[in-house]
Amino acid sequence: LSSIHTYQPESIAERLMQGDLVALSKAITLIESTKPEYRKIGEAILALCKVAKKQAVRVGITGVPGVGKSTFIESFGLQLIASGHKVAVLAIDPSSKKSGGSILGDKTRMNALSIHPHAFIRPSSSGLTLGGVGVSTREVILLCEAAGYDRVIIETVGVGQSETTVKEMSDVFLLLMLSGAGDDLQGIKRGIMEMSDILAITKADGDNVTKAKMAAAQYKQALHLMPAHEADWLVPVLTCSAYENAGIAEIENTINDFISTSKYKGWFEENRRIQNKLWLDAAILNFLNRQMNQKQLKSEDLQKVMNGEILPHEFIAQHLS
Ligand SMILES: Nc1nc2c(ncn2[C@@H]2O[C@H](COP(=O)(O)OP(=O)(O)O)[C@@H](O)[C@H]2O)c(=O)[nH]1
Ligand SMILES: [Mg+2]
Repeated sequence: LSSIHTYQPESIAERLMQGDLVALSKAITLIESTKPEYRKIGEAILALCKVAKKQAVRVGITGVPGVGKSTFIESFGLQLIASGHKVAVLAIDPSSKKSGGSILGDKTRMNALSIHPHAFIRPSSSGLTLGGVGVSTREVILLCEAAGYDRVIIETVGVGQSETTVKEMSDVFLLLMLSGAGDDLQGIKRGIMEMSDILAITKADGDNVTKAKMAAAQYKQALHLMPAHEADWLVPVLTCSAYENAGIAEIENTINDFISTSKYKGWFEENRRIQNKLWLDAAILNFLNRQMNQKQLKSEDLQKVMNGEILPHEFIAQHLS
């Protein structure tokens, strides 16, 4: 980031809403900044972008590492573009603190998509210092929408709490799974299946096609035991191959069907309302975290909390009142 005086929220917002990629990237960097003075400019830009009144379909995608998420998103993203959409891909990766960002490796799997003029790919690097995952991701989604991206894909590695975080920002949640990994649900927690709107078995190509079909049938069975979906939607289990570009258009159609059903049943709006409340909860938590981070987290009192000498509520009373 250059000197703070070079950032004019009005001019950045205006260019962003015209689809200017430089302005969009700049706005994202500002809103993800850990420096309050920069983040404030980012927030001012976001507020100005409300007039764009654009909304995307937000597609959350999860699955264990190696299931083929990045390769799938390359193929799926190009499919969406072929249907006339503009696609933004955001990646939430709690491990990127250690690995230095696996999205860099992922970008090589998204060759055609990453250079396509109708696509925008961005890892989420924010929030790591606060120990949170994707602290500014919702804000980034809105910025992408204002810039004219009408399909926002939010990818998460299937690790830790990140899929819950992504589910809470998505209109539709897609779980990618492997075939032939036994009936232990591949370490995929039952809860993740429960919160998915669509399941897809990946790598259904070559020798794997039959296995993938069998796995799909098994998962369909397993889904019968899950609680009913909020939108009275029967969660479908599809198969696809990103290599052969097979089943990708079906997934796009199924997502569109789900969105129509979800809107018709009133779940789409209700879900967004619930998500906005969760957004406020997260924003309050982040706000308080930042206050703490700046002022007290290095204080001796923190050590005392860690040593069990001061209780958390005593710490708060001393530092946040
Ligand atoms: N046979 C086959 N392999 C695939 C397919 N998609 C991805 N792979 C391979 O699976 C591995 C993991 O893919 P990647 O997209 O990086 O998975 P991610 O970790 O979930 O993002 C890579 O070696 C890919 O080449 C597919 O459609 N068919
Ligand atoms: Mg990946």
